[in-house]
Amino acid sequence: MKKVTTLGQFIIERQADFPFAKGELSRLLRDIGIAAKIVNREVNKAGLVDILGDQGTVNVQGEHQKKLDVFANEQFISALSCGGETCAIASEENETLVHIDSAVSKNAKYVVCMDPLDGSSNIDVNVAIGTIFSIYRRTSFSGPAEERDYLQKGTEQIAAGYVIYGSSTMLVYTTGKGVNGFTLDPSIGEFCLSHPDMMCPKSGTIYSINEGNYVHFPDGVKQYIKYCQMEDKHTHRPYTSRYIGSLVADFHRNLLKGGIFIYPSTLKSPKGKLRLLYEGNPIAFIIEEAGGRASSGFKRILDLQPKSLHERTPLFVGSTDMVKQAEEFMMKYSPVETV
Ligand code: AHM
Ligand code: MG
Repeated sequence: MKKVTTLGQFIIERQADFPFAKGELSRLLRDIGIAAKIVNREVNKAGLVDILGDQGTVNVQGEHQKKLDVFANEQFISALSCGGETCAIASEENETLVHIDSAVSKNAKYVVCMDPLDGSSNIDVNVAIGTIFSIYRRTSFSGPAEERDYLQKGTEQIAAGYVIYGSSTMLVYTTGKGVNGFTLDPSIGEFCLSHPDMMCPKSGTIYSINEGNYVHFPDGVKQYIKYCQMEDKHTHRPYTSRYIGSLVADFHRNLLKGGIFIYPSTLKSPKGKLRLLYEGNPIAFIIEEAGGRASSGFKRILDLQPKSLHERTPLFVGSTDMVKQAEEFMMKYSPVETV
């Protein structure tokens, strides 16, 4: 029988890579894994909402029903609060930083940025959605976390990952020593190592972008899309277009198969739609660790200096050669940066 490595075992084994580690990061990652399993359980019964009761109603067990994104947010905050390794959480669901005030947590070493349930338009229609997280070591020494603790460049991330709730549920993460993926085995309730040392192909044939926004795209993106659609046997064009509308799902597919995901600036949203702290940065950290590339179209995502908690960034991410090519189109046809 093949040896199965659970997420818990893997985290403990990898702790040895950090000789001075006291286990805090390991416990934090474990807490994220536990919250992910609870969220997964709810996501899997999302279609039962008519039977169990809609948001705001009381279900047959007498429990109040919540929107899934609100539920996911509460689960992750609760798991991280109980764990005691996080002093604050920056979440897409909360306008301001959530301080964890318990005696232990307020002096904890780590700050977590997260999008607890990404792909909101796909929540009610049985299409893959995800959770994205990013972990920083605080730069202030103790007491309540400060702005400078979460407004760090992506290069300072200690760990980042995502959970994809799809045809199976997977947790993928990096601590800066490669990327590893774990698939949830529902029969034993454990994430098991299924995708060790994930690498993104250097090039691919998939492009992912919401082409409905075409008229609002910068010329560089319009020209790149035309390039993707042109016939050329040598470069295997035309490429295939694949767009789910859940960043985690689109990114995960392209990471495995090779491809590019673009959410550019548009006329309506000059900084794009996606958020730097809990979407752009963690995804960029993962793709770089997997040998790929992430940029704003002009600059490396991980080098951007965040200025506010919910700030946005254009995102070009995926196979290195494809992202570089798209950047060349931006330089040539849209040389004025928006970020
Ligand atoms: P959300 O955080 O509200 O779910 O928005 C982010 C999502 C991403 O998962 C996805 O890539 C993008 O929005 C899709 O946007 P659009 O519907 O404009 O294509
Ligand atoms: Mg999101």
